Amino acid sequence: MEKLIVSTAITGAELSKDDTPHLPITPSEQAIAAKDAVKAGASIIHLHVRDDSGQPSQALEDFKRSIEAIRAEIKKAGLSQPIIQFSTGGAVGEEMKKRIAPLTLKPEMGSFNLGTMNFGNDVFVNTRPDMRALAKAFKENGVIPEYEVYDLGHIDELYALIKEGVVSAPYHVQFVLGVPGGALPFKAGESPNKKRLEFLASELPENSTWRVAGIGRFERSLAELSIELGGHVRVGLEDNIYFRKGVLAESNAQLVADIVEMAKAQGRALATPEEARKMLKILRI
Ligand code: KMH
Ligand code: ZN
Repeated sequence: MEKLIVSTAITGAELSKDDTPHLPITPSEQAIAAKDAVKAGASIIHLHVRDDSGQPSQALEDFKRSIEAIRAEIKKAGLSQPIIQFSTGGAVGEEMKKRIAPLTLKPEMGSFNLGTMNFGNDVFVNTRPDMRALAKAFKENGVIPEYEVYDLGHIDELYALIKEGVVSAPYHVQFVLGVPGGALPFKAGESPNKKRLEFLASELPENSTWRVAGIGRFERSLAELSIELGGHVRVGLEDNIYFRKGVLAESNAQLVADIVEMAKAQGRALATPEEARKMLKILRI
């Protein structure tokens, strides 16, 4: 089986310190969170940034100061630089033009959301024209997309974009399961359903890589299933703030370390950032 790539979504756009005091918000908090997560075994940092007031931001300046802080902290610790994956999802309600703009900073990767959907009580808007504009920006800036799939129809949207010729291989797909409004990881009951995950993976274009991000209480059990089925994993406070039922995670690194232990127990080796770059066909930092 391929080595396991662990990604971590350290901050997100929907939570604040009121939800968990452990959420890294400032560039220096993010730098420490990223360094600790890399030390624990993460090779991708999925990055949302905040402005000075702590509000979600897609401003280039805010991305720049967070990346600089993260890169410097990791260098100081003598660790390998992780792949930094910018969010182009931003916060619910943010306009696409602002969500696309940070790609001009040419990060190694960025998230690419594949469809409009209910997102809790809100609507997360990703129209087809939005996606075409996003695809163009990814190409122009040489950024590798990670396609976010919250539901089966989003895989069909990916095929539609491929058919139009606006996106091309490599296809790295993340199944984000458990968002209220998207697909849940189970058919009935509470346990993630293996058949569901196997089916989603079987629908992808040939040679795709896939990863699972389980939202909330599904994070850990879905990660376990993904490791078993040959997928990759994302964990982090953006998706889930608990370490165990009712116990807040103290850090993103604690969630990463938990997955690394799980992989060890299943006999699945862990990819370093350099190995992850090769596997994902990322040619530059
Ligand atoms: N904040 C969510 C609305 C992404 O990063 O691309 C979307 C999100 C996905 O977080
Ligand atoms: Zn995100």
